[in-house]
Amino acid sequence: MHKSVVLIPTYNESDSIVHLINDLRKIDIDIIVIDDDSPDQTSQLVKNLDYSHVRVIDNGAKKGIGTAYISGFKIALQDDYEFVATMDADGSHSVKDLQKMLNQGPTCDVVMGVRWIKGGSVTNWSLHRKLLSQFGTWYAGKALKMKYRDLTGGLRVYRATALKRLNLDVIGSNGYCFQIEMIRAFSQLNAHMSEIPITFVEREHGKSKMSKGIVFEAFYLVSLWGIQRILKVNADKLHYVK
Ligand SMILES: Nc1nc2c(ncn2[C@@H]2O[C@H](COP(=O)(O)OP(=O)(O)OP(=O)(O)O)[C@@H](O)[C@H]2O)c(=O)[nH]1
Ligand SMILES: [Mg+2]
Repeated sequence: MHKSVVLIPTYNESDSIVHLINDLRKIDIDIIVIDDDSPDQTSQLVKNLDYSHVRVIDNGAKKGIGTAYISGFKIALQDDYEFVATMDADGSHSVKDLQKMLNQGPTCDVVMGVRWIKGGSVTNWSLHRKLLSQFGTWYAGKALKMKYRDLTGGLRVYRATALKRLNLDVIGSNGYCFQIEMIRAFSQLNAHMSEIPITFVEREHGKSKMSKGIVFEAFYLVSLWGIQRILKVNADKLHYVK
């Protein structure tokens, strides 16, 4: 068992997942794939590899990315890993960037992979996707008063001791808003967070799961949290903190 584990949520990623798992062999890390009963047999493909450092959690049905991550976090914490990373299955995140972030891990609670800073980049995304992503970070930053430069990215490294201080069961968002909510929760912990530039490359295989519903969930929840912040609702109650 390695001291770090990477959680990879999957839904219909049979064209990418095996390549990614093999690429991850370059670094010292265990892998937990959390699959939502993908019809394309993603889960079975991973099991067929039969690697001792790779596990698959079958989540049973399509429950969303947030539920998948929370199941993964709970298992990773139970198993006493020191660092818990998260990564997309579609090849958009690089193993090299993950290694850089793991190297930074011991000095902070959360390492965020950031596309929108010097040294970071996004390849093959339409202008519309770039604007949507940048707007999401800008809007969430204003609403929640958080000055981070990529709040929606999925490449992160969390220190297990910091994750253990969070009440994971109250993290309720289930689309890409989940990434924003994690940073919101860690902000309540006054966690030490750092940002590292990463290279993001649009998937070459499979389909994006981005949908209007996911964008709406993020807009609705971030607006609600922003109003609660301004009105100081629950100001005395740091409900993410155990
Ligand atoms: N378990 C699980 N994983 C999911 C679900 N939705 C998305 N994922 C995974 O989450 C990761 C990110 O999803 P993507 O579809 O690549 O979304 P994205 O990167 O924002 O969008 P694209 O750039 O268009 O690919 C991928 O590994 C997906 O397979 C889900 O409902 N359940
Ligand atoms: Mg993607």
